[in-house]
Amino acid sequence: MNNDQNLRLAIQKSGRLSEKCRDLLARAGINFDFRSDRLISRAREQALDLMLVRDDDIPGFVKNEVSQIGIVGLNVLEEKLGRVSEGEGDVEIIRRLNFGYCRLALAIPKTSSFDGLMSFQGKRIATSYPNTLRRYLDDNGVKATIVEITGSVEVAPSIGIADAICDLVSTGATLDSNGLRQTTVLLESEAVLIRPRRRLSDAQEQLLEKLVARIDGLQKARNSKYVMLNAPKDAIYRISQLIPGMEKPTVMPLMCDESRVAIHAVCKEDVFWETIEKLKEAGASSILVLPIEKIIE
Ligand code: PRT
Ligand code: ZN
Repeated sequence: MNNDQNLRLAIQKSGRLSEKCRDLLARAGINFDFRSDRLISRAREQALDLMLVRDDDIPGFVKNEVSQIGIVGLNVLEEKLGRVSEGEGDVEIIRRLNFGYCRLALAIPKTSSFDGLMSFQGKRIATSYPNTLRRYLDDNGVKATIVEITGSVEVAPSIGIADAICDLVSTGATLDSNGLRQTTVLLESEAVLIRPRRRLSDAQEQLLEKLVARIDGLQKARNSKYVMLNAPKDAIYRISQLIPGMEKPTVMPLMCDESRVAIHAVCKEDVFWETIEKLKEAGASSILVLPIEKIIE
């Protein structure tokens, strides 16, 4: 197979997104022999090459087509290439991937008072996201000094080099343990699959389409469940109303039981204990809730 025709996908080599990226690819049926000493690995059955790199390099690689597609946090993407999610620039987001959730937020010492964004006027804000922060402050007419630091941003106020910080927050535990509290959120982020706007070669486009269809199949299945239960015939309507996101259930007779039927259905949402308790109250029995691996429509 000609190497130049292979579709190249850049993912983070080692960090918070690496394992989830590899897991997504494995579930999409794309298998690699990962070797940490190699920059590029070839997929076993597809014309797909994987580049393992630092996340900060991924937006530029896709923009310059060092790799044709990449998976990266929206926070890194927009810091490097501007407002891509609003259609700016040469790179576009193909899919949001529902992992790597975090938010880029402003935070201040718990002891400082906060009265809206203008509280940052004339202040020093430490961040590793100077471009995103600058855009946000300019858009909102706030004049502040940005102190760019690459790591341990959360200690900046306590060592006296900034009055506030702008950093990624997930659980909030890091802010809390450094005596800080979140104020304004600049960006809600998650991992995204990106590509250049320009058309790729036919072979690359076809492979990308296949990959995206597989990811869609996995995403649809993510919260869906397959529910099987037995119910009194006269409760079919009530029960189908109780199951969330249920579409066109299959209703089947039960052997040696004229009064009850079996109901099977795909639910497009998770089925919580409260729902199961209501189903029982409505007369359902032998309730099975099964995970779904893939949904192809
Ligand atoms: O080496 P390389 O450059 O590839 O990796 P990196 O060290 O730059 O990035 P890495 O692996 O730390 O994060 C990769 C991506 O994961 C980020 O760009 C985000 O898109 C996403 N992500 C999700 C996070 C977090 N959650 C997160 N909580 N990235 C960083 N954090 C840090 C945050 O900076 C802060 O220090 O975790 C701390 C806050 O967490 P909480 O839970 O205490 O709030
Ligand atoms: Zn990085």
